[in-house]
Amino acid sequence: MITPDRERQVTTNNVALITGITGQDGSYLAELLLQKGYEVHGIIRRASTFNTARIDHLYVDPHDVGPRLTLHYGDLGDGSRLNTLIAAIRPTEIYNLAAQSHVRVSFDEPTYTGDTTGLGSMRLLQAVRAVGISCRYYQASSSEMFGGSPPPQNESTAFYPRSPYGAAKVYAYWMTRNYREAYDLFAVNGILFNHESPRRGETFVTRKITQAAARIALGTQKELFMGNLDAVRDWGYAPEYVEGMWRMLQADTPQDYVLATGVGVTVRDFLEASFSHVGLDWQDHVRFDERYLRPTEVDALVGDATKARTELGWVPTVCAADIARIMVDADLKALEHEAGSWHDTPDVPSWRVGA
Ligand code: NDP
Ligand code: GDR
Repeated sequence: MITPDRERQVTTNNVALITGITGQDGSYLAELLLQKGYEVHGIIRRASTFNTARIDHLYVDPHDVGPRLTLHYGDLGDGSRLNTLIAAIRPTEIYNLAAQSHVRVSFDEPTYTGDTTGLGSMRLLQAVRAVGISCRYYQASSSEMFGGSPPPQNESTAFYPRSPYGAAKVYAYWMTRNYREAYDLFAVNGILFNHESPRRGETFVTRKITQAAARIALGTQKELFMGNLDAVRDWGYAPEYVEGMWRMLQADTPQDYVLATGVGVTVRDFLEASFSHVGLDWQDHVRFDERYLRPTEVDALVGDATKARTELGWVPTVCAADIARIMVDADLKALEHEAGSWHDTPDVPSWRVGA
């Protein structure tokens, strides 16, 4: 069950707090930090359905000794709760990964996106300051902040957000810099270009494509409806990017870094790589639906991560075509497992039922 809030019993010198731990990046980062011996705390939202699927495998019996993962209910909308949690946990590193992270949805919910993705970051920074702890702070900034600025984009490129999400991330970026300059906080922005994995949310374009390719190959889906296939993105592999986040907080001085592969690929290219991996021609299955277009599109994002390579020694190794294959294989495996275990009783980890 979820360990109730309590006075923190310090088991290591490294205590990390991750917001957004139930998301793609949060789950990989929690794995990485546990492997490194950190005591890891994550903030999760109360929901009427289970939302811990990506981290259930990290469950450790609270009675065991050693590296430990503890979850706490909270929300970036609730500043007083953030104060209470930071005072109780006293983290040495905070990774702020929580956000309404879907660009197209941000056009439907601009106010909510601004409140969570923008103001939420400020609430967390303000909680650190109010509690008065000394810690290092990572802000999940995004290549979407560059938006309309042409590639290649690096740390000096002008911001030109093209969505409510991008604008909210620009606000959070500047608040992070302001807290660094005004209050001498070790606070950094990781400006990450798109990164994907089998744990990617199902409505982001890569996962939507790989899941459809797997379903079509298995005969459970016929068509895939898509928006703009001309968009260019710089797709990297999420496990490598969380390593970059950690490296930013181990640096001697707080600085902002771009993480990217430097290679631009169209949505059409990603379709080709995914469908051909299962012996299909994507053009036989993909149809256009304008509902997947955005009022303002970001045409091309291709990052220049020279600074992270030279100063942090961070080098991505997995390319977009590899990622397509990894994700299609994972989706095929999951669907085959699902089909084979139709009558199984679900194995619900005990921590999911805590309240
Ligand atoms: P996901 O969408 O997979 O995860 C978002 C996380 O934020 C989830 O754990 C979600 O919880 C949580 N969350 C959402 N709203 C709130 C809230 N109000 N209070 C507390 N938690 C909340 O995102 P990713 O893992 O892909 O990305 C991590 C971060 O990095 C995000 O900030 C994203 O904007 C940013 N980013 C991502 C990139 C990418 O390519 N993946 C690139 C650049 C930046 P729940 O599970 O309950 O919904
Ligand atoms: P993005 O990712 O907007 O770059 O934001 P997404 O995968 O949603 O879109 C990438 C590109 O694909 C085009 N596209 C479609 N997108 C979706 N989701 N669904 C479709 O059917 C479709 N058809 C075409 C889009 O128009 C777009 O050009 C992601 C998120 O993870 C952000 O949180 C993060 O900050 C940025 O990456 C960097």
